[in-house]
Amino acid sequence: MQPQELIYKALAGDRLALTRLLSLFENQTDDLAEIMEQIHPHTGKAHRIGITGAPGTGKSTLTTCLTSAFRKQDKTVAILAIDPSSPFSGGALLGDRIRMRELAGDSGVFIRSMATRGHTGGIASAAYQAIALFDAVGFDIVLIETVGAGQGEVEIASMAHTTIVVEAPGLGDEIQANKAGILEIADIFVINKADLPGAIQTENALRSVFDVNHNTVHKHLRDIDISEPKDESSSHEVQWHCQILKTVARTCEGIDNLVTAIHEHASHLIKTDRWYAKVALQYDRQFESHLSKALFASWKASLTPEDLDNLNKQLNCRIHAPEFLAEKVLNGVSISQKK
Ligand SMILES: Nc1nc2c(ncn2[C@@H]2O[C@H](COP(=O)(O)OP(=O)(O)O)[C@@H](O)[C@H]2O)c(=O)[nH]1
Ligand SMILES: [Mg+2]
Repeated sequence: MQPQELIYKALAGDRLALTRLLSLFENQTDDLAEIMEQIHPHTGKAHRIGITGAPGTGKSTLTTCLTSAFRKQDKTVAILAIDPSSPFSGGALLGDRIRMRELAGDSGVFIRSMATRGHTGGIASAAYQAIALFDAVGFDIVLIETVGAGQGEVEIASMAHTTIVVEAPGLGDEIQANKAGILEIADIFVINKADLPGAIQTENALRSVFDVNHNTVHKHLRDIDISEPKDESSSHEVQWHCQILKTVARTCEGIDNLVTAIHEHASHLIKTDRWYAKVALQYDRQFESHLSKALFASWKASLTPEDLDNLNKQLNCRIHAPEFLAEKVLNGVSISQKK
């Protein structure tokens, strides 16, 4: 099937066409630009919600609870799990995860997992495109589960309107989110596994880390404002005060509060005119990423095999520093070794 037909069908609600487009994104097909151009006008309606945190904190379980809660509100949900160990992947829906299996049979829910293994470079782009596609085909909610472990994951988490960072007791004294550098991107903190001893200590630890980081967190929030507050009274409105909530995802306790906080955050973004700005931040990143990749590829394609060989030699045999070589290319100096 041609991409054109796939898009047409996916927009009309065909799940198989949707799946095939997602595979094209994962393979970063040559038709990408055209496909995205056609999807783009249909985006902008879904609430994109990122769920990130250390492995084992209960993100997948929480994602399941949230999905059930949104379904009760008659909202359709797409789940993008970017987690190699995700129970959402493949046939690995584990026996005891009854709720997850229920979701898999619900036509208002679509679940896709993307493996990060062997994929590090393109994963952020593929994730961005998948989220845009879910939005375009009409899912009300897009839940993005990422393991808070590296820069790539932080980048993907920042593709959301609302970012939930999950902590759990029993993973050591340190706040995992702080260790992974994802504390700053949180709009809502969830302390999951509140049924376990140590939840209070985790909450106290989180609150103290949060206090220490308060200025940084607020600075980050200001960075994404599109307009500076004009006077004191409006400066209060643009501040979102990160909420700290406790949940027991295993039994979906505390999920109602979490759903309320998510809705409050969405209203806050809309009221302060940042709903579109948050996603628009990604346009810059995607533009830069695609243009730099394309420029590099076309520059490389313009080299003769000898030049390419020379370049590799100069890099691999430590003849020049990579920074110096890049500078040489930028200044239009030939990279061949001839004087
Ligand atoms: N005690 C307890 N265990 C939980 C809770 N939520 C999840 N778990 C368990 O924690 C383990 C990891 O959960 P999972 O959702 O896969 O975590 P993820 O790696 O962050 O996606 C599983 O065995 C879950 O059953 C909870 O609220 N309380
Ligand atoms: Mg998981």
